[in-house]
Amino acid sequence: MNFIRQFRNPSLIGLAFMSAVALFTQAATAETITGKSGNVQAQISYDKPEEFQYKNVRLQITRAGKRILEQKLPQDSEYDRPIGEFDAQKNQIPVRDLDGNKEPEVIADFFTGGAHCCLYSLIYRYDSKSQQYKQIRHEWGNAGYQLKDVDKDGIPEFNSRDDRFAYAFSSYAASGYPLQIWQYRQGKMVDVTRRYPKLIASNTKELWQTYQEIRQQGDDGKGFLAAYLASKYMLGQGQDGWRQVQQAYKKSDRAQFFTDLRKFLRETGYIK
Ligand SMILES: [Ca+2]
Ligand SMILES: [Ca+2]
Repeated sequence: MNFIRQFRNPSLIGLAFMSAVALFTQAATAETITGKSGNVQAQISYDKPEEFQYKNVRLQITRAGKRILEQKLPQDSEYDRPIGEFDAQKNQIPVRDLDGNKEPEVIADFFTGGAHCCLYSLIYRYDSKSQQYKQIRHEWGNAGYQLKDVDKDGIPEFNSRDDRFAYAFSSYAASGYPLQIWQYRQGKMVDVTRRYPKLIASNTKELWQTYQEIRQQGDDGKGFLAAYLASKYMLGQGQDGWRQVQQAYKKSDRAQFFTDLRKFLRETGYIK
């Protein structure tokens, strides 16, 4: 096909113009994600993304068909992509009772783009006094979360990991993470990880196993030792953890590593 001849053909130029109009119309079409629980319905809409930019991202919440909230969502930038529930098969907005007061909350999740980072949630709670929704924002870093009722009391927890350990002592791929579990209570996120020693213990075991595997692959294992020691502190076994870490890590930078690790675990609140 001869492109120039094609382009000179006026009817084809007309066609090109038509398809440009069609593209423009398509760009203006909104895409939506929805979620529902009882009589509470949530919808996030945004213009069809162009160049990875998500414009005009709006959240609407209705109760029994009555619109209570309709607002443009506060993205950090237009590259923040609205997404459905993390780790879930269905692309839906989580509309779940997160604190057990029989009133569902609405979670708007965003992914900021880039290789890993970052994920954050905007959590909306209905305030019956003002009859309005109130919002908080929670940062997940690279970790994201999974809504899971870990203690089977009928109220979901946010199952996550401590993302402050990403890149702390190694590359991203060689970083290990202590478990982190959050609950949403009285409109706030609370770190409740230490209430679940069995889950911490099983994660601690996994961290040690992965440490051994990664050592066999030639990594120094610092990323997993750090997470392992933090986990041991959560179990009240900090001393035992140190003994193991000091036995395991024999490289020439060990004194510096132990100093840095102690400082990091203090700063992150594992060593009180
Ligand atoms: Ca609730
Ligand atoms: Ca629960």
